[in-house]
Amino acid sequence: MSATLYIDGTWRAAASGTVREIRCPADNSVVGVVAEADAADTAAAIAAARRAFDAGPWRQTSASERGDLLLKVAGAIDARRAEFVRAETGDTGKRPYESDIDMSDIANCFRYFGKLAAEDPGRIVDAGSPDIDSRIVYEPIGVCGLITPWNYPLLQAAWKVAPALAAGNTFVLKPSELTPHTSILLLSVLHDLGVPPGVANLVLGAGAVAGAPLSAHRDVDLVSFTGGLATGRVIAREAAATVKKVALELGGKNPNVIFADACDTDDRLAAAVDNALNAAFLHSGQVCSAGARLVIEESAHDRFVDELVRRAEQIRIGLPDAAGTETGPLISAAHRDKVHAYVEQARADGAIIRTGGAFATGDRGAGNLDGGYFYLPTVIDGATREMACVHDEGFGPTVTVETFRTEDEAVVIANDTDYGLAGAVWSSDTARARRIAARLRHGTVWINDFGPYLPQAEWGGYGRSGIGRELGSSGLHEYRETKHVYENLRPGVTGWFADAR
Ligand code: TXE
Repeated sequence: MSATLYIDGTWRAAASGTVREIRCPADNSVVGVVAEADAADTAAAIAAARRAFDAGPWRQTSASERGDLLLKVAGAIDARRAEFVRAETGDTGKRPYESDIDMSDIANCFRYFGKLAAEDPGRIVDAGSPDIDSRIVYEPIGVCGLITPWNYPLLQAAWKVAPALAAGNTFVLKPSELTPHTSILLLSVLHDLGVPPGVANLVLGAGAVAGAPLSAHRDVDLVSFTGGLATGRVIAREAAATVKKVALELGGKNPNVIFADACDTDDRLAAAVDNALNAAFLHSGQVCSAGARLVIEESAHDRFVDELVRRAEQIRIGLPDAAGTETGPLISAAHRDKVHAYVEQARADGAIIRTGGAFATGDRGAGNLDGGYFYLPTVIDGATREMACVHDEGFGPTVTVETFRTEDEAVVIANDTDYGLAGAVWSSDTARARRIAARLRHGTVWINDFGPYLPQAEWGGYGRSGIGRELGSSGLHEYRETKHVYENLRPGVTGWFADAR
């Protein structure tokens, strides 16, 4: 099937006829063949979105109608859950169990924005006179270019598509060229629900070719991007020419700060290590908020890291459908090589690779890994702030270990990053945990936990982790313009200029 671009309400092949094979990174098997768009296809999608915004029936819909639509999208994803799970697992190699959790989160995201759509319609402003009616109203921004990555393909798309539609925009979605299938399914859901032509458009293909016009084109009013820092810079630069609104989520280098009093009993040690393990190795570390930087009080270092290494070595890496698999592959051979180069650099800089540091191959109890791109959970001990490994986003199953002696030192280390997406502090001393949390310069801070997020809570980063927020009421506001309507109920002569008649 190559008619997989969705433009102006119809499924199309690429104008050039080009296609791309999509392969599962767990075994390199072909899971689909999709259209490969170029700039001409993206221009057609932008034109359709523009027309639908400027002249289509979509602008006449009420916020509550759009909210109802989003609730139906959530229902449809639930109803077609098995299909969505199969598609996400095929593209990413993650376990169906994990894809299923993602689908629950995605349906909840649509539900959240569905309910939010008609709330907060604006406000009355006191203009200081009974003769003036002054109101703040919210309006859609227009055409939104939505560019998403491969680690949580549909989740990242949902965080953008749901608020964009809730606010009344039209959009062109460009998912990662590696993981298009769940975006195709989402557009088929919107099509089946009768979304008017041009409101929702999908282009598939390479970022620099099919994605680039979304930042540069004058008919796109907002570009929202989740991906790497380098690409984020390109997008912001391209968008500057037309001064369009830009929202960026560019990953992180997230500290997990552990005080000795968080692991001074067997139970506390087990909880803190277990959470540190999840923080670093969930989805093989391909998580923007991964706890890839362990910052531990020196006195607890040895027993904590010994236990972390022991647990890391037990993680069962495997094929998505094999019984017992706990984590899967990296997204591609190129990405696996990049992760390995990152680890080799750490080694060359003098860090100690306590475990891992190599490709995972052969049969480790959950299928043969030789056809895919697997990497061993890797603990990089003895890291210091001078090393690249504590600053660069590895985006693989790696965790660096640094130590501190005082609270101040813990805070300085945890904030010593250009990013600022997320961080955690573990302590059984509540006052201390809150003190540290208040000083962390990160968009999300967990206390005695790592990883949870809520659709009703804002998500995004300080520093180079990006611009703007997704989720929460701010996540909807990203997709709105704010208009002040000032109405004079008793217009009359102002008398400012003399009337010489
Ligand atoms: O991402 P890219 P890549 C980080 C992670 C990873 C690094 C590079 O550190 O190692 O980024 O990954 C589209 N105009 N994250 O190269 O290039 C591209 O097609 C418009 C963090 O895979 O950022 C895809 O749809 N679009 C992260 C999307 O951008 C362009 C998740 C993301 O790809 C484009 C993934 C261009 N010029 C990687 N170039 C997170 N924040 O969660 C590429 N794209």
